[in-house]
Amino acid sequence: EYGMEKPRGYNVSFHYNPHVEYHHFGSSHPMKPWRLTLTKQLVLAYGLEYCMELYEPRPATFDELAIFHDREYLSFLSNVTPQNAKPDDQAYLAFGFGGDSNDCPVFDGLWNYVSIYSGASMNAAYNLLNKQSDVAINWSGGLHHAKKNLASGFCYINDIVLAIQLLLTQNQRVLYIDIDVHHGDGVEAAFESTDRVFTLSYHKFGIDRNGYPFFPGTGNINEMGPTDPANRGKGHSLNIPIDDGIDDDQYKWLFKTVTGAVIDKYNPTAIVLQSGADSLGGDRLGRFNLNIKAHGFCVETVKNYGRPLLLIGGGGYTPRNVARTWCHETAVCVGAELHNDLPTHIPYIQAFQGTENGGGILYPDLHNTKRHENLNTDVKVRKLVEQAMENLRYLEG
Ligand code: V1P
Ligand code: CA
Ligand code: ZN
Repeated sequence: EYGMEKPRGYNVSFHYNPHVEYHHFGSSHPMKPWRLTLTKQLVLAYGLEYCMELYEPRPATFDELAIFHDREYLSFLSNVTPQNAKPDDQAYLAFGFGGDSNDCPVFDGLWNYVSIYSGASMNAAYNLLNKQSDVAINWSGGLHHAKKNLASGFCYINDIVLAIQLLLTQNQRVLYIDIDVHHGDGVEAAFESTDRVFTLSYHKFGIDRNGYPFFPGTGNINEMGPTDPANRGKGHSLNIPIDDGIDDDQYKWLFKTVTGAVIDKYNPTAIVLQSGADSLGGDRLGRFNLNIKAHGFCVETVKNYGRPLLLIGGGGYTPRNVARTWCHETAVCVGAELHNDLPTHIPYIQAFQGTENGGGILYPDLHNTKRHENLNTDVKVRKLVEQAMENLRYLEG
């Protein structure tokens, strides 16, 4: 059979374990795993499963998660239940659970949930390593705030760090790009002391009228990783702080200019793109004014560089628009164009119908939601790009 393989085309793989859908953070919590059910229904309704390979990955094991996370933290995470949790316990608070905000609640099946989404990111990374895929997708992953011994901002296990660690076994340089509306602080921190991972995050940054910083409060333009010149990680993080209400044209220009410069200068052999959908207009937690196609433009831009690409989810708190966006971006990866009228035979079609839910179409105008005035002038965006280019001069050594 050797020498008889058919010429390989462009391979996209979709890594999804449906058991992740059935977990609940609690009714008032904005993170809704069932947005993944909606996403999958749209992907199937458009027939995109015929354009890619589907995988149902097993959950990651304790030992696999311990490649990044502390074992004491994992022991706690794997044993804590809503029944045995002691919210005043030192360990409970120290590991980031509960607290005043209750960002990271303890819920039924928590360990199952985290091992499922992490297993999917690792499975996707393996597919890139053994060249089975050119693009590998895991919409259930992208939990970028988790630290090695700390749950933070709805994230318990950092599946992105684990996947990048796998990619590093065969890649000298991995580029991490993060378009979630929040700063990708956990991934940045994990690789702060190496020059083999470059982290680039676009996010809302600033203090609100009420005096609170937008979560997590880090990621200003001058934060470029360690400052010690002896540290190999120096200059290998780039943060793009953005104000409320940025529009499609500004974001697309900012993204293609800065990302293009980073790829040209750093020359990664693999790319990980966290495509958090909370940067869309009308998101429950986000502040930007992006439409679905402007968000998808980022995926398309990165894909067109032709490097092995791991595409993962992240935030996204208006589930119908999360599903629309991730379906559109799946189509971008396989090179398909989708008709705007949603197929009518899909389960949960009601979630997409009615004027307030986007009128039964795939690409509703999310500008119409206009909740956030645009505080980014074109002059400010241009200055931001200039500063980013200045920061990149570190890479020239
Ligand atoms: O702002 C905070 C708390 C307040 N403390 C001082 C910190 N938490 C945010 C967390 C946002 C996490 C985003 C995760 C991701 O980047 C990746 C999956 O998208 C927060 C917010 C908010 N509006 O920023 N928590 C909650 N809202 C929240 C609301 C209801 C119930 C539980 C948490
Ligand atoms: Ca981000
Ligand atoms: Zn987010």
